[in-house]
Amino acid sequence: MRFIKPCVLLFIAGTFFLLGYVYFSFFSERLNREMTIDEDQKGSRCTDVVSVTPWLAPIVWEGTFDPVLIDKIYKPMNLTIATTVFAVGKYVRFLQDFLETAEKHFMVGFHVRYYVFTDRPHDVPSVNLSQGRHLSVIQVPGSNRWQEISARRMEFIQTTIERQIRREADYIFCLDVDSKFHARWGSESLGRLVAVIHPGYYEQTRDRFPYERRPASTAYIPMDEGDYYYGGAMIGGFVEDVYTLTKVCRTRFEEDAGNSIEAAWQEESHLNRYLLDNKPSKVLSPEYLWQDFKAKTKEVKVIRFSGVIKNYAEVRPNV
Ligand code: UD2
Repeated sequence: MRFIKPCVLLFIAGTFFLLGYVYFSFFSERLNREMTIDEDQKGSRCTDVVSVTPWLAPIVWEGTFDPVLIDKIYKPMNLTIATTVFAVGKYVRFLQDFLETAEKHFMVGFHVRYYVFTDRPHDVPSVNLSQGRHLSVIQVPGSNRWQEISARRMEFIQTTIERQIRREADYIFCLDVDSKFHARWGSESLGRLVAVIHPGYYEQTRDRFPYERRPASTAYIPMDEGDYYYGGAMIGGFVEDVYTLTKVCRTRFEEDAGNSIEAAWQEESHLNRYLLDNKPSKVLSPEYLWQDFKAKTKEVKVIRFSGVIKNYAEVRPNV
């Protein structure tokens, strides 16, 4: 040791110090980076939900898309979005809130064409629509059975697409009227065939889904099959894809009627059967179909569209 000069010792010590510093900085940067990502995810909105289906379709939740970026992609396409809504009998009373809230939150900045199907055209409220948005009223017969009103939507949507909508729009959303929009429903929901997970069943296993379970119905789904339970309050997609869906569901509903059978949840049961065989290309989370009577759960950060509380006995023609 006596032979090692102090300057050499200083050099060796300096080298170790430098190496140690570089290693520590690198390591601590990695640690920090990992912590940032973890913190980010904790603060962000999508660590506790499934955001892709087993067939790799996105499931849209708050935090899975960038609204500014996605609008930048779709807005220059100059798209028109058709929106069908049925207000038959006393359900006409829900139109005003539906339309007013849609003007605030639904496809803002896009061309929207509302098609209001009703037996009471004179009771359709006059709502101020933004530029590029139009409303047409289509008269349909009333009925003394709510099941028939709800189910025949497939038939009327199919025939109106044939007659009119396919020339007037690119995408279509078919929605329940007894609902209000509460937050953005925008271009993130566009896709070839779009369905929504029913808020009542997203936490359930499929053996508890209220699919049609009687093999005699064309809507039958066996206990060990099924992906999600989709809500009948929303069907969306390219006009032609929704056309095929409505045509098939209508035909099957009529075939069942010919055999004196009505599926457990009318067109919703047929929709679920159809979507089992024809997988949606995009699935909307229950943010896009909530129900006012249901307490918000921790997964749902934003309620975008929700069914209002209604007195079934009072608004429906039958119980
Ligand atoms: C569920 C579905 C609904 C439909 C139904 C099964 C959800 C949240 N809702 O809702 O889409 O599949 O079960 O049949 O998934 N309507 C009228 N006048 C009437 C009755 C109904 O216009 O007298 C129309 C109206 O647009 C209404 C829709 O049909 O929003 C569905 O009827 P509903 O809301 O009474 O059915 P509901 O609440 O059981």
